[in-house]
Amino acid sequence: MNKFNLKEKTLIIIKPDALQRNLIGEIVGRFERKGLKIIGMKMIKLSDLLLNKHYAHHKDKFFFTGLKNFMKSSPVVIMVLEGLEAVSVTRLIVGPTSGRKADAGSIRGDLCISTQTNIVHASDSVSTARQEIKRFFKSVELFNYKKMDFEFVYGEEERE
Ligand code: 3AN
Repeated sequence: MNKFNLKEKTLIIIKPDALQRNLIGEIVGRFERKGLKIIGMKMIKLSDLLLNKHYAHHKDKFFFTGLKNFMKSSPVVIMVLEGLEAVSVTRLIVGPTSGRKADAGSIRGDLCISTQTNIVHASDSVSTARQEIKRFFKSVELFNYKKMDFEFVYGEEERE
């Protein structure tokens, strides 16, 4: 079996601030240009039920209500990205939670100044990604298809 897992998956949520600020294309473009493969994508309105599960680790925080109100304020675009070390690669591209601390060049570093309205969510580990993808996507909404740039995105040893 290939020692490189080119099919590692992660969940991305393009948040209401990105949608309102016309940044969906910019964000999708950054992930595409990196070489990540989009295997699922849709627009949804988040419910309290979904948000309570998704942000369960923040339920006692002072910002929980505000965070939920924000996440429900517009639809969001959700995506599943696939690629070699997709979870850590997307976290690097997204940058740390606060837009004020994120490096220039990252999505948050370039596009936001807030800790809450911070443009995107990206799963923080492979096991969280697995749970989050299951939470937001049915298996028929995820696609296994051949991408023509594959041979140039990865080197020969990585593709074997
Ligand atoms: P990340 O999205 O960087 O993994 P988490 O999981 O700690 O960060 O937080 C989830 C979301 O909760 C953040 N994306 C942000 O919208 C919100 N959040 C986190 N910390 C704060 C805070 N101190 N004040 C307001 N909102 C916050």
